[in-house]
Amino acid sequence: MRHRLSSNTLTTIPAPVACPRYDRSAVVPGIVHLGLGAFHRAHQAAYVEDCLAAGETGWGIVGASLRSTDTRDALGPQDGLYTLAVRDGEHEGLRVVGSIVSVLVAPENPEALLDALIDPRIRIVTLTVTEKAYLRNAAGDLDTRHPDVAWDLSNPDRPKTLYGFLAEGLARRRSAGTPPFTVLCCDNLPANGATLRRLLLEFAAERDAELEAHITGEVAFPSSMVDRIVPATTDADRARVSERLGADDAWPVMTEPFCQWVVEDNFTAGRPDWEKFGVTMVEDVRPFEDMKLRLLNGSHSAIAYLGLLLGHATVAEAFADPAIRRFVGNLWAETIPTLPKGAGLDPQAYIEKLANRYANTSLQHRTAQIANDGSQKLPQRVIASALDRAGENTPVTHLMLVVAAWIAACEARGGKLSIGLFSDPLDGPLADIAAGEFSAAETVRRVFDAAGFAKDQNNRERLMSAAADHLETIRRKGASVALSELAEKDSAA
Ligand code: CS2
Repeated sequence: MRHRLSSNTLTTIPAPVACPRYDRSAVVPGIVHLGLGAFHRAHQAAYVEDCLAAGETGWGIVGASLRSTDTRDALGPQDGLYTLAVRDGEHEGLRVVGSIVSVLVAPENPEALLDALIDPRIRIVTLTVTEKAYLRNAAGDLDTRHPDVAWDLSNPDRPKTLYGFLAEGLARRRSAGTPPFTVLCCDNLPANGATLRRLLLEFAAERDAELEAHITGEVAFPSSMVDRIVPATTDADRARVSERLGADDAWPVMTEPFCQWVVEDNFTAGRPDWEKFGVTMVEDVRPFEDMKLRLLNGSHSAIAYLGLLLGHATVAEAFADPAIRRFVGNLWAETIPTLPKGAGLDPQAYIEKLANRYANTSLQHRTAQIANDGSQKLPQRVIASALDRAGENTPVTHLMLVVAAWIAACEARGGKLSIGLFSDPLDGPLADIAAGEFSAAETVRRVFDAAGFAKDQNNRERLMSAAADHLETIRRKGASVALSELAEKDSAA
């Protein structure tokens, strides 16, 4: 039987696999991370690994899962160690990462996470909890009617949500005279630091005015743009990586060579010398964030929904379909004029690189994975660009086809697509709308209302009408015809 990857077996790992060469027992925790998914382990934890390897030993990561026990169950017996597999065509480079020094499961033991949050050695709290964990209502504000938010407001000692943990951690630090940690959001939200700050203040205002004032005056919420494609790990990945390690790794992480992190330089309690390790520290993240959310994530969602409707299981497969490839090119062309000018962005170079990244066949990035939570993702990925375009009185045709494809893919679940293929926090209302068998226009209106898309915006009608036209075509003739008809119009234009 093969042994398990762990501190004790690290010396047995064969040379081509990079391993921590620093003394892990000397590492001190400096960061608490909320949302210990694969993305964090492929991205921030890899940057921190470089810091630790270079001797900045004060930045070990205490990782916390806010929901499931899976990551702790896998990494606990491995002393937090896991393999990062960087895949490119035939090549797969393996690196064992040691930056996660302990793993917690918040629902099992909220007190342990609170203890970590009040530890004076912790100076930064990072988050990758996904869009839906921010618990926003259709107006984009904190959903104070959400049962977990209500619970956290009445049970501050046993929180469930990120707000409950951050608020209680900051409150306890304040009473202990410990300076606050900096809160570094790493989720794909626009102005993610400012957004999290606003939502946490809404929460704090419900809790107590002094805490609200403390957070307002003392706590920094830098924004950041994170970028790395991280497909879900499969059993085949586990088996292959374990074989190469000569040791079982229950949860290796798959990724691509590309990696980018742009961070607003606003930390009140110190930070690693990230710029030495490839992080871009800036005053204003917004232009980078807009480019990434709109060009990468926007096209990713397009590829996901069109790919599912056309029967493609992975991004690389969907992107190799000439009809989708062409559509994505036109979607980018429609989006680029909405990006900030004079901010030193090079969108052309960015999309050329993106096209190569999407074509990486070794990644096996499932379209169904990206399809999750469309109601939470489309506002910043697609709707924002469409509103900018409509404001300039320019067409929103390709952008709105993405929204129509999302609605059509949701409708196809339980029919052409399997029912649980992907999910959305709005699945209840979406199912009710689908059951009503409304016209395309009425369906789009109801979906926009439920999701809060373009809420209170002048050009909302225009967006809805474009989406409804596409949905009508997809319903009557299928996504393939919708794409070819659009391509014909594009060539005639
Ligand atoms: C993807 C992102 O699943 C999704 O919604 O669009 O996770 C994407 O892979 C990352 O943002 C890339 O940096």
